[in-house]
Amino acid sequence: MNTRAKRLIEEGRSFLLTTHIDPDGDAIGSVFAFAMALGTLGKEATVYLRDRIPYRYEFLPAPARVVHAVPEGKYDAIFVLDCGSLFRVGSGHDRIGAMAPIVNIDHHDTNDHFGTVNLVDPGASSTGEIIYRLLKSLKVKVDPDMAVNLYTAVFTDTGSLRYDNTSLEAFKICEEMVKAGVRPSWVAGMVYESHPKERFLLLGEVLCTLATYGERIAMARVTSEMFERTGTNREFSDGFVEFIKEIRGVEVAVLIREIDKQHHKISMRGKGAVDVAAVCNGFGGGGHRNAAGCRIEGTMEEAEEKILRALAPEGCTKDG
Ligand SMILES: [Mn+2]
Repeated sequence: MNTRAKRLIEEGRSFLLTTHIDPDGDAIGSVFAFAMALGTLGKEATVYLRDRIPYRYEFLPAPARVVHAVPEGKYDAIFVLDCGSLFRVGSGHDRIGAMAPIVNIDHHDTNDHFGTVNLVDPGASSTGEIIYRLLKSLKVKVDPDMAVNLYTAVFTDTGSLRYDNTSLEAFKICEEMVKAGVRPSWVAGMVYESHPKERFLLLGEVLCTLATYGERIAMARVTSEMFERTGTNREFSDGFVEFIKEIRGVEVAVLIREIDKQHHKISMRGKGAVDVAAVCNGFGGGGHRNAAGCRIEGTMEEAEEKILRALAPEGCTKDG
């Protein structure tokens, strides 16, 4: 384990922890478990999340101090978790970058090593896995609350232990977390079987836009009007892109979400044949080989066109 990161923790007293906007299970689970662990070491840990906690992760045990505005205060180090680039923290990332030494803890292939110290391992299944190793090297005893957070981090980032990043190490961590008190069926129920009905009204509308191209690219849209009609917001569409990836023969699944008429958020998932992180990187985004994202300026139609051109430079037609 990185000795500089360890020394910063051992010598410091007060830390700020943060992660990316639109946080997922790995982001929240990792940051919460790490904050709790620092607490057991007698350190002060404040968690800054730009966004509210998505409804499906509200069950996660939270550390004492979670704030949604960049806090004033002096910190001995800032830990930025699960972010490929510092801007992924959202508003306030520039202020955070100037506050104290930054420890960048991440597993994205496209990480740009923005930290003063970089604990980056693209071979790790999740940021939760790197936090787990860090806790081991700090001799932290993982209590049941930390265990639920770490389990959820690893479990969700591996697509319920199904994706390519599902390593032996991922299983071993899950095993250890179960030994520490996690009930897998309870976590799965909270994350995957506790959705408000509105999510499915939204899914219905999104699936009506589903199209495939050359039977290997699947694409669907989600617009602001759909959110309005169904009384939902962007967190309700989380995971839709994974559904359309399930189509037989599809190599790349794309969900385009309207931010406003001129800006669109792209979520891309692959099954191994295409490096979607490289594609998204071409638009200023990033991620992993099989799961990545980016933003595109332009209308919905323009965004679709740009993506199709990037995914199929030789051209492709919409299947009937
Ligand atoms: Mn992650």
